[in-house]
Amino acid sequence: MTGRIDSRDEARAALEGLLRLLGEGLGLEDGLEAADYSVELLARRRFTVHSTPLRSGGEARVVEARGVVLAAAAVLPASVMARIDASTRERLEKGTVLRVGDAVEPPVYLPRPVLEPGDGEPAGQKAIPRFVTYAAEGLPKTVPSGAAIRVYTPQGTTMIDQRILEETAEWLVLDMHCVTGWSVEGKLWLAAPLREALRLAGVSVPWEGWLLARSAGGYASVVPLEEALEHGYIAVGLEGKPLGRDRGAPARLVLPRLYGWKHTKWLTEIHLLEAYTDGYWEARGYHERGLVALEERFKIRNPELIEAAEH
Ligand SMILES: Nc1nc2c(c(=O)[nH]1)N[C@H]1C(S)=C(S)[C@@H](COP(=O)(O)O)O[C@H]1N2
Ligand SMILES: [Mo]
Repeated sequence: MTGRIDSRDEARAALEGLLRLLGEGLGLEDGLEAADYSVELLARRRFTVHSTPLRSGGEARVVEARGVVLAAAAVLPASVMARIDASTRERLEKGTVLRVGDAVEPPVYLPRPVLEPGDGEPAGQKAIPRFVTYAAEGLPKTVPSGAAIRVYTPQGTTMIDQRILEETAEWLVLDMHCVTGWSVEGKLWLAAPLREALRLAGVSVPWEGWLLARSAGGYASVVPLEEALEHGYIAVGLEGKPLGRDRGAPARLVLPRLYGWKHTKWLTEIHLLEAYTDGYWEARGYHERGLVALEERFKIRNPELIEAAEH
């Protein structure tokens, strides 16, 4: 394929197809009408998110790159979801469209080498000097002076407190890569390895499963447990100081190998789960694991499929 592709028409068609499919299953054509079509460019303009709020509530999104639709997702209110019939549900589960609240399939991991520190900027990322502050749930008005993270496991509930974090934390150089394309690399974090913090809290950690992290305000992210235990931290300090309010005080996750949306700030709950469940961005079409080195930005497909489609 050569020349420029203006993929807006294809993406719009995919968005309409998604709405039609949902409409058929719901007998609700009007309610699913696109109310306000918009386009957002991500990751140095390599990905385009086409989205529209729905009259029924919720939102439909299609993510595309150079004319290839990577993912389509509808985020619908539970009351609307409950009305989807079995045959539409089956078509949705086949893989182009995601349901709210769970993954289409167990994620497929591609066997490719993973970036090591010092490998340089990952694909699609640009280094910037300062953090961009995100707070999907809104910034907290006040922050407690010490961390108190409740840990829920199949065996019961326990707590990771400030004392445990201070006992296990070390100053480490860690990177953060936001899926929108910016990276803040080489900052010095005071970070407690998750595995150690859980051990001191008395958790006998299973190896398989998922870690769901929640913030005080209700944000959530989900991470494969193995990744969290091998490469995950709870951070309480940055560049020689305690963590600031905007950075997630008193404690946040840092998972240097995974995109930034996994790094839940204002961390108050950790759930160790056997089965996968979506967090905030995963429910909006973002990847179950989110490994930067493999550009696991969105569910369903990976960027190498774009290249495949171009040949
Ligand atoms: N509680 C909470 N944590 C969050 C987010 C959020 O909206 N709420 N945004 C995430 C995203 S998308 C990124 S890239 C990083 C950004 O971290 P920063 O705000 O410290 O730059 O925080 C992550 N943690
Ligand atoms: Mo992000």
